[in-house]
Amino acid sequence: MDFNDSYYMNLALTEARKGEGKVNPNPLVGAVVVKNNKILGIGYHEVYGSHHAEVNALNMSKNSEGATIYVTLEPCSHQGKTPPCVDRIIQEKIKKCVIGTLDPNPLVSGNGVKKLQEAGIEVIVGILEEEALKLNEVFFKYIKNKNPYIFLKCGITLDGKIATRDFSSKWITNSLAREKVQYYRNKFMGIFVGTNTVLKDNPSLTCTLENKRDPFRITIDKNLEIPIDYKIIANNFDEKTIFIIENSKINSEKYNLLKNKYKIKFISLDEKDFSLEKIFKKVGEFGIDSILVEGGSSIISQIFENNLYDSGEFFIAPKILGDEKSIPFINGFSKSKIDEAFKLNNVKFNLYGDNIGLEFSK
Ligand code: AOF
Ligand code: ZN
Repeated sequence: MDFNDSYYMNLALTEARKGEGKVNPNPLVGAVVVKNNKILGIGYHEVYGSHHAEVNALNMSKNSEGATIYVTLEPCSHQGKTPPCVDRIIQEKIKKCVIGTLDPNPLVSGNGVKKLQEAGIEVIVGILEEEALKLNEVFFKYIKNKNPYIFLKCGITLDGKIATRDFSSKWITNSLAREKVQYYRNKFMGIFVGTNTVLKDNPSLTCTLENKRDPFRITIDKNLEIPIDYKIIANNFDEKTIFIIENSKINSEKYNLLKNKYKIKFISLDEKDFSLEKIFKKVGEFGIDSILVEGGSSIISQIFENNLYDSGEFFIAPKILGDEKSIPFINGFSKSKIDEAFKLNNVKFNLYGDNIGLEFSK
Protein backbone atom coordinates (compact mmCIF):
# COMPACT_ATOMS: atom_id res chain seq x y z
CA MET A 1 0.00 0.00 0.00
CA ASP A 2 1.20 3.46 -0.93
CA PHE A 3 1.84 5.55 2.20
CA ASN A 4 0.12 8.50 0.51
CA ASP A 5 -3.03 6.47 -0.04
CA SER A 6 -3.46 5.69 3.64
CA TYR A 7 -2.51 9.25 4.61
CA TYR A 8 -5.19 10.85 2.44
CA MET A 9 -7.74 8.17 3.25
CA ASN A 10 -7.18 8.88 6.92
CA LEU A 11 -7.90 12.55 6.26
CA ALA A 12 -11.08 11.59 4.45
CA LEU A 13 -12.14 9.40 7.39
CA THR A 14 -11.56 12.24 9.85
CA GLU A 15 -13.57 14.55 7.62
CA ALA A 16 -16.41 12.01 7.38
CA ARG A 17 -16.80 11.87 11.18
CA LYS A 18 -17.81 15.54 11.21
CA GLY A 19 -21.20 14.42 9.89
CA GLU A 20 -21.92 12.35 13.01
CA GLY A 21 -25.49 12.83 14.17
CA LYS A 22 -26.47 14.84 11.11
CA VAL A 23 -26.78 12.37 8.24
CA ASN A 24 -28.65 9.34 9.65
CA PRO A 25 -29.87 7.08 8.19
CA ASN A 26 -27.34 7.85 5.45
CA PRO A 27 -23.67 6.92 5.80
CA LEU A 28 -20.84 9.12 7.04
CA VAL A 29 -18.67 9.86 4.02
CA GLY A 30 -15.55 11.96 3.53
CA ALA A 31 -13.57 12.80 0.37
CA VAL A 32 -10.25 14.44 -0.50
CA VAL A 33 -9.10 15.56 -3.98
CA VAL A 34 -5.31 15.47 -4.46
CA LYS A 35 -3.06 16.45 -7.38
CA ASN A 36 0.75 16.41 -7.36
CA ASN A 37 0.64 15.84 -3.60
CA LYS A 38 -1.43 18.98 -3.02
CA ILE A 39 -4.89 18.91 -1.56
CA LEU A 40 -7.25 20.70 -3.94
CA GLY A 41 -10.43 20.06 -2.02
CA ILE A 42 -11.84 18.26 0.98
CA GLY A 43 -15.42 17.64 2.04
CA TYR A 44 -17.91 15.44 3.81
CA HIS A 45 -21.57 14.51 3.74
CA GLU A 46 -22.79 17.29 6.04
CA VAL A 47 -26.55 16.98 6.30
CA TYR A 48 -29.07 14.30 5.41
CA GLY A 49 -30.41 14.89 1.90
CA SER A 50 -27.73 17.39 0.88
CA HIS A 51 -24.58 17.12 -1.30
CA HIS A 52 -22.55 13.95 -1.03
CA ALA A 53 -18.95 14.14 0.18
CA GLU A 54 -17.40 13.86 -3.28
CA VAL A 55 -19.42 16.80 -4.59
CA ASN A 56 -18.41 18.98 -1.64
CA ALA A 57 -14.73 18.10 -2.17
CA LEU A 58 -14.95 18.67 -5.94
CA ASN A 59 -16.81 21.97 -5.50
CA MET A 60 -13.84 23.21 -3.49
CA SER A 61 -11.26 21.97 -6.04
CA LYS A 62 -9.95 24.03 -8.95
CA ASN A 63 -8.39 22.30 -11.99
CA SER A 64 -9.09 18.81 -10.76
CA GLU A 65 -8.39 17.25 -14.18
CA GLY A 66 -5.92 14.40 -13.70
CA ALA A 67 -6.33 14.41 -9.87
CA THR A 68 -6.92 11.52 -7.50
CA ILE A 69 -10.04 11.43 -5.36
CA TYR A 70 -10.02 9.57 -2.03
CA VAL A 71 -13.48 8.56 -0.81
CA THR A 72 -14.27 6.56 2.32
CA LEU A 73 -17.25 4.84 0.63
CA GLU A 74 -17.78 3.78 -2.97
CA PRO A 75 -19.16 6.76 -4.91
CA CYS A 76 -22.84 6.40 -5.71
CA SER A 77 -24.08 5.55 -9.19
CA HIS A 78 -27.77 6.20 -8.68
CA GLN A 79 -30.00 9.22 -8.93
CA GLY A 80 -31.19 9.75 -5.35
CA LYS A 81 -31.82 13.06 -3.64
CA THR A 82 -28.77 14.23 -5.56
CA PRO A 83 -27.31 13.16 -8.95
CA PRO A 84 -24.83 10.23 -9.10
CA CYS A 85 -21.40 11.16 -7.76
CA VAL A 86 -19.66 8.96 -10.35
CA ASP A 87 -21.02 11.20 -13.14
CA ARG A 88 -19.48 14.23 -11.47
CA ILE A 89 -16.15 12.44 -10.98
CA ILE A 90 -16.08 11.45 -14.66
CA GLN A 91 -17.09 14.94 -15.74
CA GLU A 92 -14.22 16.47 -13.74
CA LYS A 93 -11.77 14.15 -15.57
CA ILE A 94 -10.44 12.61 -12.36
CA LYS A 95 -7.68 10.11 -13.13
CA LYS A 96 -7.80 7.82 -10.12
CA CYS A 97 -10.35 6.98 -7.44
CA VAL A 98 -9.23 5.42 -4.15
CA ILE A 99 -12.07 3.93 -2.10
CA GLY A 100 -12.21 2.82 1.54
CA THR A 101 -14.92 0.24 1.11
CA LEU A 102 -17.74 -0.74 -1.26
CA ASP A 103 -21.25 0.60 -0.66
CA PRO A 104 -23.62 -2.20 0.41
CA ASN A 105 -26.63 -0.16 -0.76
CA PRO A 106 -28.19 -2.40 -3.47
CA LEU A 107 -28.61 0.73 -5.62
CA VAL A 108 -24.82 1.14 -5.71
CA SER A 109 -22.99 -2.03 -4.59
CA GLY A 110 -20.18 -2.31 -7.13
CA ASN A 111 -21.92 -0.25 -9.82
CA GLY A 112 -20.05 2.87 -8.80
CA VAL A 113 -16.70 1.13 -9.32
CA LYS A 114 -17.88 -0.38 -12.61
CA LYS A 115 -18.98 2.96 -14.06
CA LEU A 116 -15.72 4.64 -13.06
CA GLN A 117 -13.66 1.85 -14.63
CA GLU A 118 -15.74 1.95 -17.80
CA ALA A 119 -14.88 5.63 -18.06
CA GLY A 120 -11.17 4.73 -17.90
CA ILE A 121 -10.61 5.83 -14.31
CA GLU A 122 -8.19 3.74 -12.23
CA VAL A 123 -9.97 2.44 -9.14
CA ILE A 124 -8.43 1.07 -5.95
CA VAL A 125 -10.72 -0.40 -3.29
CA GLY A 126 -9.93 -1.32 0.32
CA ILE A 127 -7.57 1.35 1.61
CA LEU A 128 -8.04 1.51 5.43
CA GLU A 129 -11.07 -0.68 4.90
CA GLU A 130 -11.34 -1.78 8.53
CA GLU A 131 -11.64 1.86 9.63
CA ALA A 132 -14.09 2.61 6.82
CA LEU A 133 -16.30 -0.29 7.91
CA LYS A 134 -16.11 0.76 11.57
CA LEU A 135 -17.04 4.32 10.63
CA ASN A 136 -20.34 3.15 9.18
CA GLU A 137 -21.28 0.19 11.42
CA VAL A 138 -24.77 1.64 11.77
CA PHE A 139 -25.33 2.14 8.04
CA PHE A 140 -23.98 -1.30 7.11
CA LYS A 141 -26.35 -3.04 9.52
CA TYR A 142 -29.42 -0.93 8.80
CA ILE A 143 -29.20 -0.98 5.00
CA LYS A 144 -29.52 -4.79 4.96
CA ASN A 145 -33.01 -5.22 6.39
CA LYS A 146 -33.85 -2.11 8.35
CA ASN A 147 -32.89 -3.57 11.72
CA PRO A 148 -31.53 -0.72 13.83
CA TYR A 149 -28.04 -0.83 15.33
CA ILE A 150 -28.34 -1.38 19.09
CA PHE A 151 -25.84 0.27 21.44
CA LEU A 152 -26.01 -0.29 25.23
CA LYS A 153 -25.02 2.31 27.78
CA CYS A 154 -25.03 1.80 31.52
CA GLY A 155 -23.58 3.78 34.44
CA ILE A 156 -22.86 1.42 37.34
CA THR A 157 -21.22 1.26 40.75
CA LEU A 158 -18.36 -1.17 41.29
CA ASP A 159 -20.93 -3.64 42.67
CA GLY A 160 -22.98 -3.35 39.49
CA LYS A 161 -25.83 -1.13 40.68
CA ILE A 162 -27.62 1.51 38.62
CA ALA A 163 -29.58 3.06 41.49
CA THR A 164 -30.01 3.07 45.25
CA ARG A 165 -33.04 1.33 46.73
CA ASP A 166 -35.00 4.62 46.80
CA PHE A 167 -33.82 5.68 43.31
CA SER A 168 -32.32 8.85 44.79
CA SER A 169 -28.91 8.31 43.16
CA LYS A 170 -29.03 10.61 40.18
CA TRP A 171 -25.34 10.64 39.31
CA ILE A 172 -23.32 7.49 39.72
CA THR A 173 -20.66 8.28 37.12
CA ASN A 174 -18.53 11.43 36.88
CA SER A 175 -18.98 14.38 34.53
CA LEU A 176 -16.40 13.11 32.00
CA ALA A 177 -18.23 9.82 31.64
CA ARG A 178 -21.52 11.64 31.32
CA GLU A 179 -20.10 13.82 28.58
CA LYS A 180 -19.27 10.69 26.60
CA VAL A 181 -22.90 9.64 26.98
CA GLN A 182 -23.92 12.95 25.46
CA TYR A 183 -21.63 12.14 22.52
CA TYR A 184 -23.57 8.89 22.04
CA ARG A 185 -26.90 10.71 22.29
CA ASN A 186 -25.84 12.81 19.33
CA LYS A 187 -24.37 9.91 17.39
CA PHE A 188 -27.31 7.51 17.58
CA MET A 189 -30.63 8.46 16.07
CA GLY A 190 -32.87 7.16 18.85
CA ILE A 191 -32.57 6.76 22.62
CA PHE A 192 -34.56 4.04 24.31
CA VAL A 193 -35.45 3.45 27.96
CA GLY A 194 -38.01 1.24 29.68
CA THR A 195 -41.23 2.54 31.25
CA ASN A 196 -39.84 2.14 34.78
CA THR A 197 -36.85 4.34 34.03
CA VAL A 198 -39.17 7.09 32.79
CA LEU A 199 -41.51 6.73 35.77
CA LYS A 200 -38.70 6.69 38.34
CA ASP A 201 -36.28 9.26 36.85
CA ASN A 202 -38.46 11.54 34.72
CA PRO A 203 -35.51 11.98 32.30
CA SER A 204 -35.41 14.54 29.51
CA LEU A 205 -33.40 12.24 27.17
CA THR A 206 -31.92 15.11 25.21
CA CYS A 207 -28.36 15.86 24.08
CA THR A 208 -26.83 18.75 25.96
CA LEU A 209 -23.72 19.23 23.78
CA GLU A 210 -23.52 22.48 21.85
CA ASN A 211 -24.66 22.43 18.20
CA LYS A 212 -25.80 18.83 18.42
CA ARG A 213 -29.14 17.34 17.67
CA ASP A 214 -31.44 15.51 20.05
CA PRO A 215 -32.21 11.85 19.44
CA PHE A 216 -35.74 10.50 19.03
CA ARG A 217 -36.87 9.64 22.59
CA ILE A 218 -38.39 6.18 22.54
CA THR A 219 -40.04 4.36 25.40
CA ILE A 220 -42.56 1.63 25.96
CA ASP A 221 -45.78 3.03 27.36
CA LYS A 222 -47.91 -0.02 26.72
CA ASN A 223 -50.89 1.19 28.73
CA LEU A 224 -50.29 4.95 28.45
CA GLU A 225 -49.32 5.33 32.09
CA ILE A 226 -46.71 8.10 31.82
CA PRO A 227 -48.14 11.29 33.36
CA ILE A 228 -48.68 14.24 31.02
CA ASP A 229 -46.40 16.54 33.02
CA TYR A 230 -43.38 14.24 32.57
CA LYS A 231 -40.58 15.83 30.57
CA ILE A 232 -40.69 13.56 27.52
CA ILE A 233 -44.34 14.54 27.03
CA ALA A 234 -44.49 18.11 28.33
CA ASN A 235 -41.24 19.18 26.59
CA ASN A 236 -41.90 17.47 23.27
CA PHE A 237 -41.47 20.72 21.32
CA ASP A 238 -39.38 19.03 18.65
CA GLU A 239 -41.99 16.25 18.30
CA LYS A 240 -39.35 13.54 18.73
CA THR A 241 -40.97 11.48 21.48
CA ILE A 242 -42.17 8.05 20.37
CA PHE A 243 -44.28 5.74 22.51
CA ILE A 244 -44.52 2.02 21.88
CA ILE A 245 -48.09 1.11 22.73
CA GLU A 246 -50.46 -1.77 22.50
CA ASN A 247 -52.82 -1.71 19.51
CA SER A 248 -55.92 -1.60 21.67
CA LYS A 249 -54.86 1.79 23.08
CA ILE A 250 -55.16 3.50 19.70
CA ASN A 251 -57.90 6.12 19.76
CA SER A 252 -58.35 5.95 23.51
CA GLU A 253 -58.89 9.34 25.15
CA LYS A 254 -55.31 9.59 26.40
CA TYR A 255 -53.94 8.49 23.03
CA ASN A 256 -55.82 11.27 21.26
CA LEU A 257 -54.64 13.84 23.79
CA LEU A 258 -51.01 12.73 23.49
CA LYS A 259 -51.20 12.66 19.72
CA ASN A 260 -53.07 15.87 19.07
CA LYS A 261 -51.98 18.15 21.87
CA TYR A 262 -48.51 16.84 22.74
CA LYS A 263 -47.58 15.57 19.26
CA ILE A 264 -46.35 12.22 20.56
CA LYS A 265 -45.62 9.69 17.82
CA PHE A 266 -46.76 6.10 18.24
CA ILE A 267 -45.58 2.68 17.19
CA SER A 268 -48.17 0.06 18.04
CA LEU A 269 -48.09 -3.71 18.34
CA ASP A 270 -50.43 -6.51 19.34
CA GLU A 271 -50.02 -7.70 22.92
CA LYS A 272 -48.56 -11.01 21.67
CA ASP A 273 -45.85 -9.18 19.72
CA PHE A 274 -44.49 -7.21 22.66
CA SER A 275 -40.92 -8.45 22.48
CA LEU A 276 -37.91 -6.14 22.25
CA GLU A 277 -36.90 -7.82 19.02
CA LYS A 278 -40.19 -6.90 17.35
CA ILE A 279 -40.20 -3.45 18.92
CA PHE A 280 -36.72 -2.68 17.58
CA LYS A 281 -37.72 -3.97 14.16
CA LYS A 282 -40.73 -1.61 14.14
CA VAL A 283 -38.54 1.30 15.24
CA GLY A 284 -36.23 0.50 12.31
CA GLU A 285 -39.15 0.44 9.90
CA PHE A 286 -40.16 3.83 11.28
CA GLY A 287 -36.84 5.10 9.84
CA ILE A 288 -34.55 5.06 12.87
CA ASP A 289 -31.22 3.43 12.03
CA SER A 290 -29.66 3.23 15.51
CA ILE A 291 -30.79 3.05 19.12
CA LEU A 292 -28.87 3.98 22.25
CA VAL A 293 -30.35 1.85 25.03
CA GLU A 294 -30.02 3.45 28.46
CA GLY A 295 -31.68 0.85 30.67
CA GLY A 296 -33.07 -0.16 33.05
CA SER A 297 -32.39 -3.63 34.40
CA SER A 298 -35.21 -5.51 32.76
CA ILE A 299 -34.53 -4.01 29.32
CA ILE A 300 -30.80 -4.79 29.61
CA SER A 301 -31.46 -8.40 30.61
CA GLN A 302 -33.91 -8.95 27.77
CA ILE A 303 -31.32 -7.59 25.38
CA PHE A 304 -28.60 -9.98 26.60
CA GLU A 305 -30.99 -12.89 26.82
CA ASN A 306 -32.02 -12.44 23.19
CA ASN A 307 -28.63 -11.30 21.91
CA LEU A 308 -30.08 -8.11 20.53
CA TYR A 309 -27.11 -5.76 20.96
CA ASP A 310 -24.38 -4.76 18.56
CA SER A 311 -22.05 -2.93 20.91
CA GLY A 312 -21.97 -0.73 24.00
CA GLU A 313 -20.05 0.96 26.76
CA PHE A 314 -20.51 0.39 30.49
CA PHE A 315 -19.26 3.19 32.72
CA ILE A 316 -18.01 1.97 36.09
CA ALA A 317 -17.61 4.36 39.02
CA PRO A 318 -15.40 3.50 42.04
CA LYS A 319 -18.40 3.55 44.37
CA ILE A 320 -19.80 0.67 46.36
CA LEU A 321 -23.35 0.39 47.69
CA GLY A 322 -23.29 -3.15 49.03
CA ASP A 323 -27.05 -3.01 49.53
CA GLU A 324 -28.96 -6.00 48.26
CA LYS A 325 -32.02 -3.82 47.78
CA SER A 326 -30.22 -1.39 45.47
CA ILE A 327 -31.00 -1.82 41.77
CA PRO A 328 -28.68 -4.08 39.72
CA PHE A 329 -27.95 -3.16 36.10
CA ILE A 330 -29.22 -6.55 35.05
CA ASN A 331 -32.04 -8.53 36.53
CA GLY A 332 -33.57 -11.94 35.97
CA PHE A 333 -30.58 -13.30 34.13
CA SER A 334 -29.46 -16.06 36.42
CA LYS A 335 -26.44 -18.03 35.33
CA SER A 336 -25.33 -20.31 38.14
CA LYS A 337 -22.11 -21.59 36.56
CA ILE A 338 -19.19 -19.46 35.45
CA ASP A 339 -19.02 -21.42 32.19
CA GLU A 340 -22.57 -20.27 31.45
CA ALA A 341 -21.82 -16.61 32.12
CA PHE A 342 -22.48 -14.20 29.30
CA LYS A 343 -19.20 -12.92 27.95
CA LEU A 344 -18.68 -9.59 26.27
CA ASN A 345 -16.33 -9.55 23.30
CA ASN A 346 -13.82 -7.16 21.76
CA VAL A 347 -13.40 -5.42 25.09
CA LYS A 348 -11.57 -2.12 25.26
CA PHE A 349 -11.10 0.13 28.32
CA ASN A 350 -11.38 3.90 28.34
CA LEU A 351 -10.46 6.09 31.29
CA TYR A 352 -12.60 9.05 32.36
CA GLY A 353 -10.78 10.42 35.42
CA ASP A 354 -11.56 7.86 38.12
CA ASN A 355 -14.29 6.16 36.06
CA ILE A 356 -13.71 3.30 33.64
CA GLY A 357 -15.54 2.84 30.37
CA LEU A 358 -15.75 -0.78 29.25
CA GLU A 359 -16.45 -0.83 25.54
CA PHE A 360 -17.55 -4.05 23.91
CA SER A 361 -19.18 -5.45 20.83
CA LYS A 362 -20.72 -8.73 19.75
C1 AOF B 1 -21.77 8.84 -1.63
N1 AOF B 1 -21.35 9.92 -0.93
O1 AOF B 1 -21.56 11.35 0.73
C2 AOF B 1 -23.11 9.59 0.52
C3 AOF B 1 -23.49 8.46 -0.22
O2 AOF B 1 -30.54 9.70 -0.29
P1 AOF B 1 -29.39 10.07 -1.17
O3 AOF B 1 -29.77 10.42 -2.53
O4 AOF B 1 -28.51 11.09 -0.51
O5 AOF B 1 -28.53 8.75 -1.35
C4 AOF B 1 -28.16 8.06 -0.23
C5 AOF B 1 -27.35 6.87 -0.62
O6 AOF B 1 -26.19 7.31 -1.33
C6 AOF B 1 -26.85 6.12 0.60
O7 AOF B 1 -27.70 5.08 1.00
C7 AOF B 1 -25.51 5.59 0.12
O8 AOF B 1 -25.67 4.41 -0.61
C8 AOF B 1 -25.06 6.72 -0.75
N2 AOF B 1 -24.49 7.74 0.11
N3 AOF B 1 -22.79 8.12 -1.26
O9 AOF B 1 -21.17 8.52 -2.62
C9 AOF B 1 -21.97 10.33 0.13
N4 AOF B 1 -23.77 10.00 1.58
ZN1 ZN C 1 -23.04 10.13 -4.09
